[in-house]
Amino acid sequence: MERIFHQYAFGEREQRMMDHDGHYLLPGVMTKTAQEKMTEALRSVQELSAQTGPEEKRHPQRYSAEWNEYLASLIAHPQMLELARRILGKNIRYDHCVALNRPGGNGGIGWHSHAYSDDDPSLGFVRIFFYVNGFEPGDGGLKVSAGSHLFRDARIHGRDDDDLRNGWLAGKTHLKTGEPLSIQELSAPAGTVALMWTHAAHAVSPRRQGSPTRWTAVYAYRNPGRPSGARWIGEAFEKNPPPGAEGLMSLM
Ligand SMILES: O=C(O)CCC(=O)C(=O)O
Ligand SMILES: [Fe+2]
Repeated sequence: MERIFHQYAFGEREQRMMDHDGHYLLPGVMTKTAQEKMTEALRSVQELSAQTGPEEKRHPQRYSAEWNEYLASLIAHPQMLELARRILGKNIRYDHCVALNRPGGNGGIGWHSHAYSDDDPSLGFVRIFFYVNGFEPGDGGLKVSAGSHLFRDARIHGRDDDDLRNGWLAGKTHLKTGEPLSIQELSAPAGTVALMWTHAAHAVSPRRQGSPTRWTAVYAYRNPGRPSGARWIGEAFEKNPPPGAEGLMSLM
C-alpha cells in the first residue's frame, strides 16, 4: 500500500496535548504523492459538484468519497486507520468525507462546533482535516479555541471573533487549568493534517480574493454507540464499501 503519511509522532504526549487543546497539527505529514493525488481528486469532486443540482441527496461535495475512487481508498488506508485508532481506540466507524475546497474570495465559516454523544465523553468523534496546500492565518485559515471541546457543547456559535468573545467564550476558562479561553489562528504548511475533537469551537477566515483554491478534505471517524447527524453515507456505498472498510460503515 502506498504511504500517505511521512513518519510522525503521535504517542501519549501528543495525545495528551490533543485532549488538552482539542486539536493537534501534523505539519507537512502528507507525502508528495498523496498531496498530488488528493488535489486531483478534490479538483474532480469540485467539477462534479458544480454540475450537480442542490436536489441531489448524495451531493459530491458532502459525499465526496462516493464520487472519487482515490478519496474512497483512503477511508480504510492502513495509515489512516492507525491514526484514527490512536485517537479513538480500536472500535471505530467511518462517519463522512467532505470536500472543503475554498476558492479565492470564499467567505470562510463562522464559529461553530459539532454534535456527537454530547453527554457521554467515553464516545469520541474526531475530524481529520487534510489541508493539502496548507493555509496562512487570515487566508482560509483554521481558527480554534483551545479547551473549548471539553464543554462538549454542540451549539457553539459566533458570527465572527468578537461575537464569540462576547458570547460563548465570555467568562469561560479551561476546565483543567482555569486559564481564560481564547482564540488562536493556526497556520499550516502544504500537506498538513489537523486533528480535532468534534466539539471544539472552530472557524475559518475568508480566503483572499487573489489566493488560489485551498484544497481540503475532512475525514470523520467516531466510536459507535450513538446516532450521528453527520453520518453522510449513501445506502449503496454502505452495502458495497471500498476494500478494507467493511467493518467501518455501520452506524452501531
Ligand atoms: O474548511 C475548514 O477548514 C473547516 C470546515 C469545518 O468547519 C468542518 O468541516 O467542520
Ligand atoms: Fe466544522
